[in-house]
Amino acid sequence: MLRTDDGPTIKLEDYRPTDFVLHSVAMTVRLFEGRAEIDTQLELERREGVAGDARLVLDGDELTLSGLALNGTAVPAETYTASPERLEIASLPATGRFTLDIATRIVPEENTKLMGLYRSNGVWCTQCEAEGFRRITYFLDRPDVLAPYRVRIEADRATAPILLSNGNPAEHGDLPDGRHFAVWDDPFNKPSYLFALVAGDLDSIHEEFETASGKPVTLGIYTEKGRVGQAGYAMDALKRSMWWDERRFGREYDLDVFNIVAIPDFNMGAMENKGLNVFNHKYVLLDPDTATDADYAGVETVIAHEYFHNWTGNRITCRDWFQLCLKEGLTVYRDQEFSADERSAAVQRINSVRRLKAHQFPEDQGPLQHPVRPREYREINNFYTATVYDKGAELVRMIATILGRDGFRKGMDLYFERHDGDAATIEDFIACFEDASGADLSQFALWYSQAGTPSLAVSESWDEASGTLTVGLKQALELGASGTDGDPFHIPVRFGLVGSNGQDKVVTVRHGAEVTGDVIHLTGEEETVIFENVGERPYLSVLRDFSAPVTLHHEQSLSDRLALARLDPNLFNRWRILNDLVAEALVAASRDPQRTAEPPLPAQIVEAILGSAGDDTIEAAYRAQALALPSEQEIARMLAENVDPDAIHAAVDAARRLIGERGRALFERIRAEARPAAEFSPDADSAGRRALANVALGYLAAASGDPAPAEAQYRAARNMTDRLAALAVLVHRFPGTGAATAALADFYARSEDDGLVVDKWFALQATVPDPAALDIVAGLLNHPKFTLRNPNRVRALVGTFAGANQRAFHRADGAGYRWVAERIVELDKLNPQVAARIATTFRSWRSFEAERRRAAQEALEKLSAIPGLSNDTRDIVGRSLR
Ligand code: 0A1
Ligand code: ZN
Repeated sequence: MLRTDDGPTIKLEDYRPTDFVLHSVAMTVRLFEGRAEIDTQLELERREGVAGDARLVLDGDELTLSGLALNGTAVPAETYTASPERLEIASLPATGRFTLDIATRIVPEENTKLMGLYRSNGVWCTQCEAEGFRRITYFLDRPDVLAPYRVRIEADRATAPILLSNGNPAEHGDLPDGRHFAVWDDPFNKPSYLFALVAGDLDSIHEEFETASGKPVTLGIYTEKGRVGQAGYAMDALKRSMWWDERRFGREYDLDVFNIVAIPDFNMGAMENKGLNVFNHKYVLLDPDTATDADYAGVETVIAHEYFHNWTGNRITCRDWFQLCLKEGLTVYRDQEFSADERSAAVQRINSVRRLKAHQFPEDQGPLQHPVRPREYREINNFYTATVYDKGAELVRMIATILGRDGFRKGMDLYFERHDGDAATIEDFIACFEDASGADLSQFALWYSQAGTPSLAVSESWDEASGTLTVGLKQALELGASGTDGDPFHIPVRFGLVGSNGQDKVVTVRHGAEVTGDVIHLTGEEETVIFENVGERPYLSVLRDFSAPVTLHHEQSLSDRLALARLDPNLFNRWRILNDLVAEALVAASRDPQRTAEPPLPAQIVEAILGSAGDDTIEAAYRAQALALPSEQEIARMLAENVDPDAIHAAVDAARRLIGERGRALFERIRAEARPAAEFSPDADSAGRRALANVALGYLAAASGDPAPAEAQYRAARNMTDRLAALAVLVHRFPGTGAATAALADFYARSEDDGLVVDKWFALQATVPDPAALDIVAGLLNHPKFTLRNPNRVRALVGTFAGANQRAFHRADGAGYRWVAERIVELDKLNPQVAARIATTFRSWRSFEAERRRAAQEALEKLSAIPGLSNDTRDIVGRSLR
């Protein structure tokens, strides 16, 4: 049954604690084919000061009540009301603790939303964040209600030999009729969104980990039968994460066991349930033959992210869902720092910034804009966004930049000490940094409440006679739809004055904006900084490491920018400056497609790219990044209006051919030097070399128009990275040719029914950069392997098409919009959360040229008129049209 009405708007300002305090939870979950019986005992107490006649109101979602007792006696019918969404009980004790026994009956097999208790390929599993627990039992289902849980699971031993829940194992044993039970005890107070239960026939691997203080922990990873051989890298990443959190943040693990379960059907990436993380198996299962280097990096990040939540999220949780960034922004920051330490810091930062610009910037600059801490929502599932996660992480990074590494660590230590066991707020978090450092972060806090991407304009003037550099900084925020007053932010601008020898100069700061170390603190709308005794004129490098999430306009000569792209000791900025030059040229070329006589990229820029790519003294992963052109979506975002995706594609493709031609010799050399090692290793160095060689392959194919090298690489490839890169060149550059078709068929045949490989096969075809790709995806809907019931499969075909195939989704005739909208309607009936996520791909529709804009609006309006649309999808569509 779908909720057909518009849900109410929940507001931050309406927060108040519950009338009843929860002391403990004891559950018995009996699993049978076709049904689950859940008996829950809550120990409750009226909160001090609450009226003696106040009723207890518990949340439900599609529930049926089958029993209710107060202190062991059945509750009379006239003192409660139960509906699928709500259980309301009157006449409860005015003082003292009491117990409520609540029995519910559910059908996990019918749960296609994958929220609450459901079955994934026969395995019983749960997903409770944000509001899934109320689909299992009636409950005070909100993050500020914390309690210890004791959970008893009963199931058929043959179907479900493995029975898992949160905390430590307490008891297990046999029951009549081939059934058995296990009891789990979680002594740590936790909110219901961290509840988890798994039951099924699973394979597992186990390892021992000793924490810094000598406590032994048994680590377990559970997978579907026959796949545990692919879990070794995840186990390794888990141990490295545990070790890193001890050293970097002083955080040790706290239970006797830490379990991870990998399942095929999951709405998101993974979930940090206390002691029992449940993962989309895409972020656990890997081997060289089925996974790319990017997949390895993804597994490492997600394993670390969920593990790090044990402290930032679980031990300290959120008071309410408005504070989601308290756990998510902070945990993303922590996983980014982990990856930076494990791999190359500069390359990691480039990746994070690319991701921020690809997902968060368009969100912040369109109708789905919201502050990092929103003030209201209609559907909380729609706020697991790039703004909350990735911009949230940028805000934590800025605090670290402002306070310095030691100051930041002191603030974190205080946060852990002061709030362990709490459901906290952003104000609590910020106060810890202020109290630990003495800094005033009140202006900084605006970043949490004020939406939108501010612009930062930087100008410079040089006085040769006195050797003085005057830098002007000016910020502005376009007034947007939500929560934007245009007040100035505290923007930390990391900088350096680079000499012609490629080293930072040591200079004197005369006056102007506050400068600490290598950070200018821009706090007013407009400020100046004067540097004296500079000597020879320096190259000004600003916003190093992307020290604030802003759009930068630096008035700087081409020759200075080219010099920095070569010399800047800050490797991130070297990349950023080059990338900006390329992006600006491609924006100009896309705006004016008639200008065909001129090359899409000036020769000096092409030389700069090839210079970076050919510099053997720099790591290969960085060189690959220097060669990677901005995405077509990024060009569209920069254009901001009248976007014509075909013109963008033409400009980018012309640039690719040009670089391919000019760099032919270099690319041949790179490929020749990249002889694969005898044994595959997923380490960052080896991955970087593969990335560089594969970018080279792409350029050579673009320049020559010859599929033969890609065909040869496809046949010879001994790992998924090289195989998929070659296949992508064939399918995207030579679609429909014999070479592409044969390789695609071979790839499918080799997938051997591994769903994750099949997903790659779908996704690759969904991203053929041609309006005709719509016919391909439409045809693939009827493929026997396509199903709307597996989120990974839906995302591979429909999500990738809408999110990553700009030319076909945004087809001028509107057919792409109509096709995706139809899929959203179908999917919405099964899984509203995933449907709503796909609907967000419409978000930039207003920036396209008139014909497309009209077609997108029509598709959205038609969608919004569909009766019975879920709250999730209605919310996204409604806001997109706003
Ligand atoms: N807290 C998880 C994200 C998550 C949120 C909602 C979910 O519901 C399906 C699942 C996962 C994380 O940050 O990893
Ligand atoms: Zn998270």
